[in-house]
Amino acid sequence: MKERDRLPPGQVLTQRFPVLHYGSVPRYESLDDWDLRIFGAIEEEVRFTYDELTRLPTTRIVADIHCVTRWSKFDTTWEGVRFRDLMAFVRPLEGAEFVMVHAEHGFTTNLPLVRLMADNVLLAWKYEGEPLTPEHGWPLRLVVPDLYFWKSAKWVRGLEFMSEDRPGFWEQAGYHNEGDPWKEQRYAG
Ligand SMILES: Nc1nc2c(c(=O)[nH]1)N[C@H]1C(S)=C(S)[C@@H](COP(=O)(O)O)O[C@H]1N2
Ligand SMILES: [Mo]
Repeated sequence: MKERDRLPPGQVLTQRFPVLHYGSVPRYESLDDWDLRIFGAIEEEVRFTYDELTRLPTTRIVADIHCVTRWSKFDTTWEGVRFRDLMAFVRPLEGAEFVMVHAEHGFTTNLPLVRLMADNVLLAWKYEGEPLTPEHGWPLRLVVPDLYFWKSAKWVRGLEFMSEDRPGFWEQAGYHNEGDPWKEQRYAG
């Protein structure tokens, strides 16, 4: 594919890997107390320790990523567990079609469950074959390449199933609820 056909409207290609987030970078002395909680509109709450999570079958994806502040990066490689594969352990209630992703320090972002079920959506702990750095989301981040990268929460700790959609952190601040870079859904209204 030609470079310009891979670049969504209004985006600029970068070779760097910018670090972008609100607030400070969480530091962990150990992951003994770390867990991933899956809760909300599901039959039974599920909890994974870091060991349990990283022992699940892993998937590697190569994807282009697009930040709403207009940088895009091609061919980034991520490794982790597919969101869809995690769903083997979760029984959502009928009509629970939305998920709020909860990260450290109260960061949240909301996504429709169907988006998260895509083949290329990972809960990742490796980037370019190496463990994530703290800045880029160690020990666990979401990667949703098909949406603006603010949906790809770093330092994920919880997945809350919801029967009704609710705006997350940037979505409340005026970012678009869906955030499809090909439709240039940057801001609401
Ligand atoms: N927890 C958390 N995750 C976050 C953010 C944040 O502020 N907090 N910012 C998002 C935004 S706007 C972008 S562009 C990407 C940046 O990821 P990177 O720093 O690994 O490039 O993280 C996303 N995930
Ligand atoms: Mo971003």
